[in-house]
Amino acid sequence: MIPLDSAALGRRAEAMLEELAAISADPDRLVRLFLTPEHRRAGDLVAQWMREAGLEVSEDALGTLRGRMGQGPRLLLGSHIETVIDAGKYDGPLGVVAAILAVDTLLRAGAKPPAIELLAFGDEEGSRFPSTLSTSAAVAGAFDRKQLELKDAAGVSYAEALGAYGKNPDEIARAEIPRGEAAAYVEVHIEQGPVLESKSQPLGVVTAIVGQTRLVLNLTGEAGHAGTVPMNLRRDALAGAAEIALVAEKIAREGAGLVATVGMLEPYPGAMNIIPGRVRMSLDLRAAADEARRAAIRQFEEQARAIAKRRHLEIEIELIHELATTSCDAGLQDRLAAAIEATGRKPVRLASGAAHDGVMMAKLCPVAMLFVRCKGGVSHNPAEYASLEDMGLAIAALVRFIEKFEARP
Ligand code: HGY
Ligand code: MN
Ligand code: MN
Repeated sequence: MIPLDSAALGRRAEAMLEELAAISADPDRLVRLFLTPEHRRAGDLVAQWMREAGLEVSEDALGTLRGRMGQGPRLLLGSHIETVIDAGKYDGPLGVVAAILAVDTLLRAGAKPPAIELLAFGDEEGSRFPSTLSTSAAVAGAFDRKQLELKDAAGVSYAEALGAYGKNPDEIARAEIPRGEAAAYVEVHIEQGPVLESKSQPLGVVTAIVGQTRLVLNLTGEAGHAGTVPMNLRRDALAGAAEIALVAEKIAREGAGLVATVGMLEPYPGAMNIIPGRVRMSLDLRAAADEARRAAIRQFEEQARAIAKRRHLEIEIELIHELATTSCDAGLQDRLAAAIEATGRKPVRLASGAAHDGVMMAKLCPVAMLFVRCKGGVSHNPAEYASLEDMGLAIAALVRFIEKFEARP
């Protein structure tokens, strides 16, 4: 095993994350959306880091950076470099930076790592288009071409954005890694939850990535004058949406292991003196058990339709995407746990409530995730924080994992 200075690795990671975090569409908050000029600048910086670490760099038709070393069956490492709106600087980029620093550290020490491909994905969050995990889906050979018609908030389609990014949708199929060449996919990511902190442990091994369902609801009532329409004559779409949002919360609170979030709610026309005639709202519902999630969605839809009927609102419910719960490979979990122990820490096994590119990569090969403690479990929030020490330990554990890894198909 090569000598490691995890504190130095933590400092290098923090400096790289700071540099990436400065690449944002907005000076006051971190926003770096898929196929935007900021994605381009971040991709160029990551490509430079990959080259400096000794990797051969290419970019696929969806803008995913690919850093290769060695031939044949290989270990896949990576995460995403696009962010949510008003993001923290660790969610996604930490996984890419950790993998780059692990490879750099091994090569500088003269080690002979197995064949590796490092991937920096661009559409994990689904913050621009109502898709998610589309770039890792392409690597896994599961890209759904219908996504090319999806439009962003400005009405730009996924295909148009790809063209503006200099990409050709006809080449998406070439992003796929042949099945026999993907030995495993391992991702380092902040936990985005409170478990590791509650156990006073810096690192965890993910057992499964919970499944999720995302819906968009369109409610239509009747716009009207806020001052003249009596309450009993209103068809207020926002009041209906509010009642539906509380039903989602009630179903999740009363269910076992369910979480439900209405994160997007857009009243139209959104003026103070107009009764909202239309509302577009989202539902994100997750559970470790797929059947529990599906039952909760059925219950939610039934109650949402009943509320709309009682309020004389029209309602459309659209399934945006659904991900089944994904198990992490048991053998890889054990090897990650051993790598964490090699850093002198006790590995914690835990499920991931957040989705990750590993869900798509599991269609290609066995997957595993190494979680890093984050302060207060806060994420999707600029207050997101992982300590330099914990990040250094994560990179050290990844190095120990790679040292013992044999890339078999
Ligand atoms: O929403 C999620 O689960 C992930 O952070 N994109
Ligand atoms: Mn993430
Ligand atoms: Mn995220």
